[in-house]
Amino acid sequence: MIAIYPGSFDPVTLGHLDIIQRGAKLFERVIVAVLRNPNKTPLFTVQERIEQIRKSTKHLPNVEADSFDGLTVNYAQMRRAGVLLRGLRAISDFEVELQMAHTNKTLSTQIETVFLATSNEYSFLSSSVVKEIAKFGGSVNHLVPPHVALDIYQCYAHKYQ
Ligand code: COD
Repeated sequence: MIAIYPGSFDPVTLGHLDIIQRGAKLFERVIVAVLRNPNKTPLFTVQERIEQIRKSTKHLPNVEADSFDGLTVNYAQMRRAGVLLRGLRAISDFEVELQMAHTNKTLSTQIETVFLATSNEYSFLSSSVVKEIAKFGGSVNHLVPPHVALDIYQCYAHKYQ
């Protein structure tokens, strides 16, 4: 069974990577799919985010990174995936994720959403938290892979020069 792990991944964090690694053990293939969203102003371009994911998952042969636009279920059907993989951190995630899963079920009855509970050490972690810390000069070395931390520091160094 092929699983799609859709998201913004702006940037990918150790929390995302924990879900990807665990998903890669459960599914034949995991496609990490970055949404191309014209309504958001991300820190990293879609291509930069794909590269960050590729570098971070190069040790996982059944994981690939791609981008998509439009509805996630349409992309999943196009890639012949049967599962949408999502991570759950807190009750607040659960409410949003359940609504999304129900919406997706109305759009395609063929595709199931599978949730993996966050690992304890990453339960507080989000891309927004990482950006907030880096923006104010804090270290994010314990929250993202080293190459992503470098990208973030460079990005904010340029922004605030
Ligand atoms: N531990 C565990 N899981 C985590 C962690 C962590 N520390 N951090 C994030 N996650 C999980 C999130 O809960 C989520 O499941 C996933 O990782 C990705 O997170 P983000 O924040 O990068 O991405 P989202 O949640 O903003 O992505 C939203 C989508 C792009 C999937 C959604 O907007 C979408 O499907 N859009 C396409 C339009 C569509 O199909 N709409 C219909 C459905 S409502």
